[in-house]
Amino acid sequence: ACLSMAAPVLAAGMEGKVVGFSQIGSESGWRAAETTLTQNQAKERGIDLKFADAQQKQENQIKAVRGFIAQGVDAILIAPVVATGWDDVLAEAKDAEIPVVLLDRQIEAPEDLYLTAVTSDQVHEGKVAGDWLVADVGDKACKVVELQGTTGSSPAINRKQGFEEAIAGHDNITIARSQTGDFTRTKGKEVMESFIKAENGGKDICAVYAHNDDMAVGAIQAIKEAGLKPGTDIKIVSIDAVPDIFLAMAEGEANATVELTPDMAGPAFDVLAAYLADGTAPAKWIQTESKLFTQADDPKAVYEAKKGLGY
Ligand code: GYE
Repeated sequence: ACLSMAAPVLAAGMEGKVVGFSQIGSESGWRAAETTLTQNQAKERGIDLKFADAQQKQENQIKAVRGFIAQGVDAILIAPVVATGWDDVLAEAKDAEIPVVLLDRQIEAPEDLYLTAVTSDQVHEGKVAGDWLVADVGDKACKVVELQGTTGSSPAINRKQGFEEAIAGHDNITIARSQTGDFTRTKGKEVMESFIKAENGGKDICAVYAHNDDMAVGAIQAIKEAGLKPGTDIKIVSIDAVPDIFLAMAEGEANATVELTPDMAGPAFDVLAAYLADGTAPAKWIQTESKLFTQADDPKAVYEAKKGLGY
């Protein structure tokens, strides 16, 4: 008898498929890593990835998705900049029988308009950040300033909510000021400068809660320029776990971050492979992990380990 040799298998059945990816932009280090990892995943799986950068504008995303539909792609990935306003274009994709997978942000739309969403639990992330602060502050009075993500985006809405849930009932902790920094370093710094001016040169601020690490890095810069010590005079807690925040932690200039994987495309391509093969429908939400890191976690080593993983 003749034993047949198994052909080498490419990572899970997407070879030759055409996938359109409407990315938000490149506002943060985390976002840039997500783009890199999506491109790497596509290459490894033999996928022809059509990439469109929306420069933070939903109207550009809607145009890109309509373009993908017109081209007759096999599937579409969307990282939706804001949570609302997607119903029409998603209905168009559905009519064309093109499955849509949402990456890293949730939307407010009927669930049958998309295949699934690969995201973290963003309320939980805010809760983890808030719980860390509650434990760190103890009974002391603490005025927090909050740097919100992009207005109307699901992470901005949910990370705010989770943090507020964590500090509820701890009357010594109050959010004194809260404003959007649009998930960027530049705006994070700018807004922090205005917070410092408004709060006695920063002396009245006990902690910064930033909805992502990039805004935290901007805030750290502003605090240093104001002659105060970030991480000591003003505690810093944020979300993403990008390499640069671990450098800041290693310097004692940041205190805690909640990790978010930039590999949202891997799970998305896995479920698309099954769906395109035989119609297997995934769960409506594929939840990625959230893990707290503090200065106790050897930040220098984490920095070294993360560099190169898409960052
Ligand atoms: O945390 C932030 C970004 O949508 C969850 O978007 C994502 C967020 C991420 O630019 O850095």
